[in-house]
Amino acid sequence: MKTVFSEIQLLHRPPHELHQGQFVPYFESPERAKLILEEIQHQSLGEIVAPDTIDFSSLKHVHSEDYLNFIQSIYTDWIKTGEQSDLALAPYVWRQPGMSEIVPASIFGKLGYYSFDAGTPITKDTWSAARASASTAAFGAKLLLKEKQTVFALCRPPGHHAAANYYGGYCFLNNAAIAAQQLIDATGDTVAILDIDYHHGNGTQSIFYCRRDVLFVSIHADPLDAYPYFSGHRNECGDADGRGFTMNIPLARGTGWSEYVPSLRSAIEAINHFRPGFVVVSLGVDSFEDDPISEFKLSSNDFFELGAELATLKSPVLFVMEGGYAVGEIGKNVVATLSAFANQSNRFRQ
Ligand code: OKP
Ligand code: ZN
Repeated sequence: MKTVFSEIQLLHRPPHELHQGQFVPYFESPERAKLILEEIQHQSLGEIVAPDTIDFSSLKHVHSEDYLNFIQSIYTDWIKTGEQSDLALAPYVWRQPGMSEIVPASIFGKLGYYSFDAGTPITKDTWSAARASASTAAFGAKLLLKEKQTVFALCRPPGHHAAANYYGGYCFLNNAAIAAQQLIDATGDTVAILDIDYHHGNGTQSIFYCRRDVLFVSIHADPLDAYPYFSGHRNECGDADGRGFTMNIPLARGTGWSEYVPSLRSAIEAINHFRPGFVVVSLGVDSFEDDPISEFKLSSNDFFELGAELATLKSPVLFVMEGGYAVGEIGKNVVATLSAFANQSNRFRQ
């Protein structure tokens, strides 16, 4: 299995995040990606290739132009006001339904307008890293089309919380959505996105909510009890043309492999029934038992089982990296999933 990776992704390094009212070290560190890369090399998963840079017009197939202009320039706009350049930017005010939709002219007004949380700082290198992450996903899609073999897009920062016109949850550009759109634009085929990150992929869901060419299926912590709180309930199943093409499977905190696997199998069954041209797997390993910000109980061994189960998907698969914050085990857990997938696919497909 080939891996796509760009070093530029490592540049985004906020010193801290606002976490439940306290400043704590940023969980979504560049070390995460480095450790995954090292484990891929150590276990000889396959070749590692660098992406070319995605063009702005491809980003516009998923994100609104005003949002892209905002996220690309907000940090330099702020620096122009005379602030220090080693600081991180974060919003502190948001709009509720019923309030004005006029886009504010001020930096902090814009930050609130285009975001949904305060825990996702923007630094001088955020745009470069986010664009490199989107490039990684898009190049992964191209490679899948060209070589017709499973590809792993080692993306960082993650993407599944980013919507067409807002960021949050450590995500700025929706890598999985960009890859899916790339596959659709190139082939006219349909795509299923299977999101198995611990947190609901609210951004991906919202991007495809009214479309029937993309089936979005997500297994995640119940939003009654877990971030992002306002998205991911079972009754969210798509709207307009997309009604029935979003499927949410929320699970209780404390869920272990034996309770997880029936949900995983029904998710895969729904996807196989849809018969998509391609499957994009939003791969988060924050379902791990020792993840510092999550409450599922999958063991490192369970990730081999997870990879083997995913191999029952009947369409070509692009893996796109999302979350996972237990840095000591992140490489092991990701490569366990990918190598078990590769081994099982070899046995059942060719
Ligand atoms: C990103 B991804 C929880 C703090 C939550 C944001 C979590 C974003 C997760 N107490 N901070 O889905 O892994
Ligand atoms: Zn997550």
